[in-house]
Amino acid sequence: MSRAFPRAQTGLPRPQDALPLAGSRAVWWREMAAGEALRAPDAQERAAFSAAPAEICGLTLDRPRIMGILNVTPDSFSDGGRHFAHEDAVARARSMAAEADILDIGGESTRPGAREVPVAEEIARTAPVIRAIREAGIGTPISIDTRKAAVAAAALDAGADMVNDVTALRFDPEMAALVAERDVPVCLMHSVADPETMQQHARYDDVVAEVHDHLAERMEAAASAGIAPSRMIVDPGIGFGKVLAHNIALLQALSLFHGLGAPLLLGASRKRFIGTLGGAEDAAARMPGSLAVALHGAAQGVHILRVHDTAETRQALGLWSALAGQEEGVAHGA
Ligand code: HH2
Repeated sequence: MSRAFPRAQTGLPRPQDALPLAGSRAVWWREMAAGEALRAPDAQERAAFSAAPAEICGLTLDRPRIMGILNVTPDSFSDGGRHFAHEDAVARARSMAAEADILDIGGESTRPGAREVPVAEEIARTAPVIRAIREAGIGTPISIDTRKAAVAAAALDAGADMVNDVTALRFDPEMAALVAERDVPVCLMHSVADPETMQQHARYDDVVAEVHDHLAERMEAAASAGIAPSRMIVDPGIGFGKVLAHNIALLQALSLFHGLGAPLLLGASRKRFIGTLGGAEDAAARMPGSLAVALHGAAQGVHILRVHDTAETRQALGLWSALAGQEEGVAHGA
């Protein structure tokens, strides 16, 4: 099964009747390029921008959902070492479950410069924690943050519900088949090279169009591997092979990614650019800036916000929703 996903064009002059999106940018479809007169989007294209996507892990995506980050690693850039012991991880999962809609559990840091963790060790860090969370009666959907099929399989067996792959199924050739076979949601994130070297590859002519087209290409690859389009989530991968200007450009153009027709996930929480712009060297001091970015994402229609500070984000979103006239669903679980 293969399906064509829309692409943004790079390097062409902006046509007068291109759709303005995300402020000043324009999107138009590759299929319409090459001399064909540009036209207004048809009903299907409009629907891709405006319709609420399919449910993910039983959650409707008609309002921003919170994905709480739970890293069971000794070295994650922000919370590394804090939940490394299993009991600590379960306790944190319990408190996060009161605020988050999804828990994202990771056993390998992907911060710039991070080293690869052997499969057996990554499984030993994550699967028992997921099993313990389920045994503790915590039913919140769980996402496994991994690029390795064996780690994802062990996590799904232990009670996880979806896969979050920062390489969009590129790292492990077995990953696409696993996701297709288990028929679970998968987050396809844009990244370049690997965490060890990605910052050396932070070069783009037009970062927004290139990230957009990469995600379209990864959706096509996923569909060819048998993954249902309704199971795909896309993520521009803030900080992964991007410098400050790239991160800002992507955040300003977030709404353009709705053209892909998949739920949009944003992971900006406590990342370096927030420290740079907000004057907070210590990652733990970047919560206020992270909230500002989360609300910016919500205003651009982001469906899932991946954050460390779940309680603060929930409160901020509650106010944002009320002021935006979307009182319904403000309270967690409503
Ligand atoms: N960012 C990180 C890890 N996983 N997944 C998605 N979908 N999007 C992201 O932006 C993303 C991600 C990196 O952040 P963190 O998990 O906090 O740190 P580390 O990789 O050091 O464990």
